[in-house]
Amino acid sequence: MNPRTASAAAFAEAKRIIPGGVNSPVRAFRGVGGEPFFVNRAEGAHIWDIDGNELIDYVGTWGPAILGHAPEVVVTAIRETAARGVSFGIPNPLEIEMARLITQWIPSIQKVRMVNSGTEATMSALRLARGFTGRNKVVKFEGCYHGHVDSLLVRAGSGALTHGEPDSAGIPRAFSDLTLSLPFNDTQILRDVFAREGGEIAAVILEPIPANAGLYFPQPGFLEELRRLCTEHGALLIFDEVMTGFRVARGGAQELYGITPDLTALGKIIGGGLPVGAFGGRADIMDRLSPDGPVYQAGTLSGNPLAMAAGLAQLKELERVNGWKRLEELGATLETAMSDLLRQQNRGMAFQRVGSMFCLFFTGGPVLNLADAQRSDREAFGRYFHGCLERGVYLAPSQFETGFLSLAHSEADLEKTARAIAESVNASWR
Ligand code: KE4
Repeated sequence: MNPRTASAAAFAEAKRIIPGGVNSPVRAFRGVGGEPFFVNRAEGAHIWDIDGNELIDYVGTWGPAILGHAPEVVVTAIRETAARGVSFGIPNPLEIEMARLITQWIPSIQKVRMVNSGTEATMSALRLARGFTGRNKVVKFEGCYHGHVDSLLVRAGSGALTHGEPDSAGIPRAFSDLTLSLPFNDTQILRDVFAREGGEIAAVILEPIPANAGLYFPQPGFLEELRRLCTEHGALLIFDEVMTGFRVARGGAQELYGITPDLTALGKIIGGGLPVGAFGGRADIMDRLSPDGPVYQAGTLSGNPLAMAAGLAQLKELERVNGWKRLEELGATLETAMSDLLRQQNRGMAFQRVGSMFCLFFTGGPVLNLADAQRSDREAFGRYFHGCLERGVYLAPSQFETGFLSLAHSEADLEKTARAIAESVNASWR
């Protein structure tokens, strides 16, 4: 690896004029130590930093780059669409095409509205649920992250967890008092809360596959019980599929687990790398949105043609090549290599994967919830992260994140990655 002198200088300059030197906290490497590198360009599964180092990328801009970076179909769509106007603030046919694709691929979504980030999607879905039910309380799960929504930055995951601020400053007590944060996979606590205050709960929001405290999975029966309780008490079930939507299956986690939520939040992949989010669900709920209904929600750039064209190009390509099959093959190859490694290591480690999403925990498994994940040895994880980085493999810079494979990753990439991980794991344990 070349010394990262240019990145160091860039970071020093960035810190002078950008808080923490980053436009999103998790990029600051606080979860792993050291300083972030600055990227020069990205193509396929690889990125090059401004010091000329080439890396195999498993962050994939935190999920959107499911085809790999700068896929030709997306770049062409952006180029051709931009030539006809970047944003109009006027309805355009691409919005209908995107809405049609989303409502066809995810049948629980009868109507959908575009926004500009995952945060906007979950925030809007929450407001809509409160407006529809006339109730105020919301249930979330510890470690789940739904963007930086005031009501949901309570025991949150991702960067909030990495930086030890699961409950952010600046949020009025009145907001967080209306949010109940429960342990994931605990059906008894769920039943008790609903028995006690089910009539006051507007919605339960969750990542059906939590991926912001590392990656773990709903245990058999948990999602079914959650669906039953919401229906019984008139609370809305909101699936935050910003990360899992169109990644774990064409119809997302709700297709994988056969659960029908009332509302779904989407983001990341549907923008092809451009800023896009969406929320949708039952028509009788969505029709409560302005201008037809009393729940206000709006956005200057919502449904802009550039983001619609990029997202449509990416999603159509994913379907054309049946990308989910290939992503599963790549994920299985990586998992086989990791299972062999962990058997040799015989240490407290757990590799957890679904499709193209994976996480190596530095604690014994299975990891079923935030409490399990927090037992991870974060110092060891940091040494492992930097060991991989120095061997040309860029993983998410936090134990409390998830790695992503893309259609651009090759078997050769995976072989190099498995070797880098094995060497780094060996060097990371003290
Ligand atoms: P954005 O507002 O960042 O587009 O989406 C928020 C969000 C909502 N829901 C889920 C399940 C999410 O994973 C996210 C954002 N994910 C993080 C990565 N774990 C974004 C990375 C960052 O914050 O820089």
